[in-house]
Amino acid sequence: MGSDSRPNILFIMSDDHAAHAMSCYGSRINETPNLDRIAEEGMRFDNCFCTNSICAPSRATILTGLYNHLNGVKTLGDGLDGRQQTVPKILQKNGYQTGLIGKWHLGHGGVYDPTGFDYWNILPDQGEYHNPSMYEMGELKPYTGYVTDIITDLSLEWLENRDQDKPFFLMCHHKAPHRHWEPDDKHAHMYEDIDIPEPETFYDDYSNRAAAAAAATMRIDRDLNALDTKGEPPEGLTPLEVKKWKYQRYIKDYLRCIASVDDNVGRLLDYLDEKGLADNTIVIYTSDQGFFLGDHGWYDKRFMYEESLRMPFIVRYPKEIRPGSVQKAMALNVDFAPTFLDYAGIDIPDHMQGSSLRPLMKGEVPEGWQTSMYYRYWMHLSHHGVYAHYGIRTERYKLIYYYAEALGTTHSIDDPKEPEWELFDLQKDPYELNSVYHDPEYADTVRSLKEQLYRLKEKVKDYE
Ligand SMILES: [Ca+2]
Repeated sequence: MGSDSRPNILFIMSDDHAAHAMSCYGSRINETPNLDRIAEEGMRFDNCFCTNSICAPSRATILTGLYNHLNGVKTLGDGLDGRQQTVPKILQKNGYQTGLIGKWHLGHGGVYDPTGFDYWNILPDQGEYHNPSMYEMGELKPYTGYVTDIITDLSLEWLENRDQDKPFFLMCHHKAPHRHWEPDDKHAHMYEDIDIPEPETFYDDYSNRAAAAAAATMRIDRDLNALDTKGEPPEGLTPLEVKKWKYQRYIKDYLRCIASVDDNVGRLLDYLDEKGLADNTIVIYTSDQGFFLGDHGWYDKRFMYEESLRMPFIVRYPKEIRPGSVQKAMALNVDFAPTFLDYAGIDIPDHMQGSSLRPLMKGEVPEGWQTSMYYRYWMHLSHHGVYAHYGIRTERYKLIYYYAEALGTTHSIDDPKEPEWELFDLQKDPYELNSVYHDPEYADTVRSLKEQLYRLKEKVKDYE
């Protein structure tokens, strides 16, 4: 161990990996033995949510500790202006060795290159699954092989060659399992002889909800294309058979990509063990948001619905976290930056909006801890036709307001729709199939939740 005994932080984040495709979260469709190791030797968070369920905005929130209306990355059309304060900059200034390897997706060149990292090597935009090029400190270089292996190789190399006298903060960001779900040769034949179970809401007809659900263009049967399913469905199938066929093609490739992520997380864990680093390293595995795995008949994310809102979040740190523990208290992606700083013994700047999760990791829930969260998706209608919306999720309820207009944001379509509300009673309706917004029995609940929503909106300083 070096002279500075503060904990190392290994932050592993994949892209679009939903919690319900991890066996430690009770997946019915796959096994993730290496990810499960983190949960078994550490803690699983069951209610970790993102504040805007889409790639770039979630990443910007994690780096800045700010909601998107304050860090400037509301949509996929916005880059992260690196002149603002970020968690790697603060850690670097305070003696941490910092690295970023893999997906960045927050812009390139000028003020959009990563800042605060001693070393960075990133994929251009979404990057390629096979033989990717990567910007190593700004210089584009070709690599041979599969992206998940390469990101792990580079991470291991960086760990091996780091300055041993300093604690490290490494962000290892996988591209997988992002669309178009291209597996490597090693996993290409997994699941070949079996059918993956369909989710409970696979045949959702979008009745009893606001118009937004039916309007979205991310349906398995209609919207997955030949590139997604690696070919056209066989001739002569009925529409129902086409839907089933496309689901199998989609979900198997998605899970094959995850199998490679799982193997590669195992390589990192083994390395920490071999080098005696496991005790003093906080290992986190998460994903930038959740994903629909055929749930509601969909792929993709964006909606405030559970499958897309929930982030997997598992963490191991033997010095403070009891093995096999589960935390039900609410955690948000805006809490990650303060958590890193807390563990590094650095004061959390006042401008950061989240709170450190460290007490929760110790198994304590501080008095007054958040029991509700604010969500907002700005990118009106583009890509998958999802209406712009904001809302509140409490432990029992979810109130969503589809304000349904672009409001001048990038990557949005200026075509306003009729605003509408939805209310779900998650206790009675965990799959969110029946909005009770117009049910007179919930009138008081609606009134109270609206008050809470606007209080929360003001608290996070979203005045628009
Ligand atoms: Ca993503």
